[in-house]
Amino acid sequence: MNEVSDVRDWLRASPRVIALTGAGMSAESGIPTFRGLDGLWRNYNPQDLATPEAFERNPTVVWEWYDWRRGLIAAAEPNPGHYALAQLEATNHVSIISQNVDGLHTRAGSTHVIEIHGSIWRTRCTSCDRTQSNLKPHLTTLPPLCEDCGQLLRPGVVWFGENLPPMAWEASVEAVSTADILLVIGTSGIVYPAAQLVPIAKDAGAKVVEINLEATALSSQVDATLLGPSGQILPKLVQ
Ligand code: BV8
Ligand code: ZN
Repeated sequence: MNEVSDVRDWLRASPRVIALTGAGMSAESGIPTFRGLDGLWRNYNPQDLATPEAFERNPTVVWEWYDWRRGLIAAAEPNPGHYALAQLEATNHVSIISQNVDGLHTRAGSTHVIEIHGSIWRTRCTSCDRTQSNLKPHLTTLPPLCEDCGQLLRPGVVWFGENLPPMAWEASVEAVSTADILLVIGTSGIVYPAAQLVPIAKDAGAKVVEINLEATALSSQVDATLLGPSGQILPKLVQ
């Protein structure tokens, strides 16, 4: 396991930094992770709720879950890890590819964030495709209906079994293919194709650093592992 100082030196020598972040990035902001013990809601498994089938079967329950999360996220603040990545932009070219839908990187001041799984703050009409940003913590009626055509709105996120937004995926592959260093932060590396970005970065010659509380499915592929909470490690890297 490498020391923070090694990675700090790598960062100083690596102008182009890409961060791939997962739910662990927002854990210290009080937002439950997908697979952690606190990842459950009313005993549902997130993986069962974040699917088109669940929405088809019971849009109201799926919307109640998203509305609960919107309330949680609206009350949450970016943590020192989010702010450290935003601060890193002062010295490095930083792009963040986030699997998270909470928007905390943008709230912390990061200016180049690719939300490959969409955003909980966006809704999309299931019929006329109208997409809207809606920052109200809670929606007035569940399930919400489209102001234009009256049909059902869905959360503007990517569900399991759905393709990632092509532009976001292309931009992510491009970013990791030209990175000097890829920081993989707070992700279990289980979800694809996001996890594929690690081997793509390695094949393109990037140094890969994992920041996590524990080893993950990606650990065998990385050049350095910094074990600990990202909200504590990232500020040390950026000092
Ligand atoms: C796709 C948005 C092509 C929604 C999310 C069978 C049928 C169909 C598909 C599949 C299949 N088998 C596999 C697949 C592919 C599937 C997949 O990967 N499944 C997994 C479960 C095996 N992927 C897809 O379906 C993707 N699309 O493949 O399209 C296609 C099309 C049709 C058919 C086949 C293929 C779409 C995936 C996107 C799903 N949407 N989110 C929402 O948020 O509601 S993914 C969801 O999981 C979140 O975005 C989350 O970010 C993401 C990944 O999880 P993690 O971020 O890694 O979070 P996790 O809880 O797992 O881990 C937290 C980590 O943090 C841990 O390691 C922990 O140790 C660490 N940690 C905790 N605290 C801290 C910390 N680290 C540092 N500091 C801390 N303080
Ligand atoms: Zn509509």
